Amino acid sequence: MLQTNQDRGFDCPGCAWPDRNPNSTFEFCENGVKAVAAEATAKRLTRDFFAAHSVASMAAQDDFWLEAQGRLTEPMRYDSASDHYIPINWDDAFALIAQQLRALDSPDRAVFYTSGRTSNEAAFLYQLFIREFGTNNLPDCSNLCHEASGVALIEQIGNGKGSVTLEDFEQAEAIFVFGQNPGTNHPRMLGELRAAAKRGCRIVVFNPLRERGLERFVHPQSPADMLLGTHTKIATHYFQPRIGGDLAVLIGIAKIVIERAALDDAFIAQYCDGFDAVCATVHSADWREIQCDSGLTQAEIADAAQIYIDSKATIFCWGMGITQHRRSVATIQMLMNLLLLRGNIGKPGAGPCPVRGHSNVQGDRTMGICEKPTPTFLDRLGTEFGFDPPRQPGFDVVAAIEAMESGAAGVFFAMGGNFAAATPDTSRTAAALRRCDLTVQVSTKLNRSHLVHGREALIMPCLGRSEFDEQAEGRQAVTVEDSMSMVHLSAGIRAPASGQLLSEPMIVARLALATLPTSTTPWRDLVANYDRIRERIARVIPGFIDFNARVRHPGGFHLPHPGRERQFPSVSGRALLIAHPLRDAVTDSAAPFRLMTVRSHDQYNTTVYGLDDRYRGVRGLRRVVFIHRDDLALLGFAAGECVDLHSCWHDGERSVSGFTLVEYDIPRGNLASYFPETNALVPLDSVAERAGTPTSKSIAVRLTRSAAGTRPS
Ligand SMILES: Nc1nc2c(c(=O)[nH]1)N[C@H]1C(S)=C(S)[C@@H](COP(=O)(O)OP(=O)(O)OC[C@H]3O[C@@H](n4cnc5c(=O)[nH]c(N)nc54)[C@H](O)[C@@H]3O)O[C@H]1N2
Ligand SMILES: Nc1nc2c(c(=O)[nH]1)N[C@H]1C(S)=C(S)[C@@H](COP(=O)(O)OP(=O)(O)OC[C@H]3O[C@@H](n4cnc5c(=O)[nH]c(N)nc54)[C@H](O)[C@@H]3O)O[C@H]1N2
Ligand SMILES: [Mo]
Repeated sequence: MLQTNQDRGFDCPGCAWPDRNPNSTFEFCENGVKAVAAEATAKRLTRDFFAAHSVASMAAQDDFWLEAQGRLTEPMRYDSASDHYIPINWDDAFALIAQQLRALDSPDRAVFYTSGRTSNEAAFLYQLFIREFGTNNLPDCSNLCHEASGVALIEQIGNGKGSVTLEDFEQAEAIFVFGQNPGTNHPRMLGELRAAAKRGCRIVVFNPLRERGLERFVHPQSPADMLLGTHTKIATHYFQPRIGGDLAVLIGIAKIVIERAALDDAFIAQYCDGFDAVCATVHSADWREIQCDSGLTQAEIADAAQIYIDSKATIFCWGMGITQHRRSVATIQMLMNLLLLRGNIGKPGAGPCPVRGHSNVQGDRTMGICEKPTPTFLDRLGTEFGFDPPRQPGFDVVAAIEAMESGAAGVFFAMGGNFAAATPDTSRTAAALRRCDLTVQVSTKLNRSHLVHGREALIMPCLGRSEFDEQAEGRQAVTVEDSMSMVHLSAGIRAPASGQLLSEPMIVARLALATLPTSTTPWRDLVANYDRIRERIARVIPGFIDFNARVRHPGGFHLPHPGRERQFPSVSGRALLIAHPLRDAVTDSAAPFRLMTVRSHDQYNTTVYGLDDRYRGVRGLRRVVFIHRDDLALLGFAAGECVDLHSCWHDGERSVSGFTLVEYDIPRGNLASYFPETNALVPLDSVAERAGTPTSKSIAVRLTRSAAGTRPS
């Protein structure tokens, strides 16, 4: 662990929160330790294991069991005659994929997914290979995650990333946290919030659930905290809006800011367009509707507004509680409007801070993993590598599932992740994957996506981030970009889990050599020494000039964010305030309850480490649903009883069964449960407008008593 997030160590494969000081004692958190330990497990999955377990028998196990089997050690091919995975050598595996890809009548019939652990070097080569092959079908985990943040911010400020750095956290007078659970998902962020709270910064939380980690925090690196059991109060103000109520909250705050003339008039005049339209829309919003939609009283919203007005520098942070709704783009644009109204960008201690999930999800996007690349990016890529990249936008995650379902796509290739479990509408997605001619998973651990496969299927085991990466010219390091646009090196420190593992860049290179015999890209040469990949990145991607030298400075380097200089390269060249009405013409599905699907403390996305959710007081089970006591009473249920959940959608109901009711401090009419057990409830076409993100935090459901009965307590 001493080597994680250190100058000569590897980047923590947990979350994308930045590292404080690369020269200080090492930074770790409980959940980072779990992520590293999961990769470093001594357990190995060999050919004997696959010989002993048919795919059908593995499919009957839960995700916890699959994960617990250990690291994958050699390439495997699905054998339909025996329903077992059997060994295949690497050459034959690449030849099989190449033959299938080349047999397609159009490159657009292949889909290439990326999860967010993939390094910059691997991601850059991967997208290059895919575009040389001839498609932009590059769905990624961002499509399920922060897509809406990018869509919203690019339109408004010309850049889809957050503008703040850790130094801004030291200078903010107020930090607002919307729809995020950092105690579990970004534990190192709590260190920043704790320091801010200690110096008197206001920390204002909006979350339907009372998340313990946001209320108080015992710092694992503070001897006083640890020895005396003391804690720091984190949130100075905790508001519990209804699920999906944030747009109303923000409109309410904006209304008060405008009415009290607490605007940065000079900033608005010099930098912004769209002020009048936003004023008019905000003005027309009615307080009764704002209170009804937000679930907060006018007085509560006024309290929050006053804190915002009193603060000379404010940061807004947000996570999945904001992005996974139908109106997430509108909500994020309202967040940004509110920041712009008081000039809270491009000054110390202020700005937007979308808190990314996977450790390199932001870097993968920077490297061109995107189904809708800009023409400028494609021009530069084509010039550097001497080819004509495809211009037609590709499939995002939901469109990719629809394409596999209809037969429009027949080859599915995944660079990491667990597509079958992370995506919505589990049974529809499974049927879509099963229709494919070939599914390929580049993975470190066994997961659901190996068991929900196409007619032919391959498992390609790869190096994890903590392992040595030996190539022709010596040991290699990769680079990653964190949530605050810091780019730094990451080098493994341990022997690989098996001698047969390939690095992700090598897998891409060999795939390209097998598939594209006429490619003029020097694939072998590029992977012999990753400095050569970085030289190419420096020539194609803005901000990476002198990449190899700068990334070797301690702590790496910061990618420029024009918003920090108050430059807004939007279409108009100015920052855009964009009006969104409180309510729109769409009628959302009527159902008694709105369900959000969240992470427990003991999981990393689809990887389940354990069955406890310590901060929420749940032990030993994951099929739970959190509910308000009055809703329990109204339904005539008791805590501990089992229910089935049915989501209500225009094409019919989807159901999951056997969920134990847990009484919780959550608004009435709202429910919470864990992902991925509840993904079956999310309809494929229930997505965020303009972003396409599945509405995993806003599922219309009803409950019925389960045949499973009561769980003994
Ligand atoms: N240990 C660990 N770390 C992780 C991950 C992990 O699974 N485990 N996953 C990584 C990834 S990929 C990501 S994207 C991040 C996710 O990190 P988070 O964004 O924290 O993700 P969730 O657990 O989905 O929690 C969402 C929070 O939003 C709240 N919420 C839900 N709906 C609403 C709403 O309508 N309004 C408001 N205001 N709040 C709402 C929920 O109560 C919950 O507290 O974490 C990353 N880090
Ligand atoms: N209902 C609901 N659904 C959701 C969400 C939600 O909140 N609710 N959240 C969404 C979000 S924010 C995200 S980001 C997605 C996550 O979706 P994914 O990124 O697709 O899923 P993960 O569970 O993170 O992927 C885990 C697998 O990655 C592989 N792996 C781990 N490390 C490496 C590596 O270094 N290289 C390679 N090649 N493979 C590796 C392992 O085999 C492991 O089993 O899920 C989304 N789905
Ligand atoms: Mo994510």
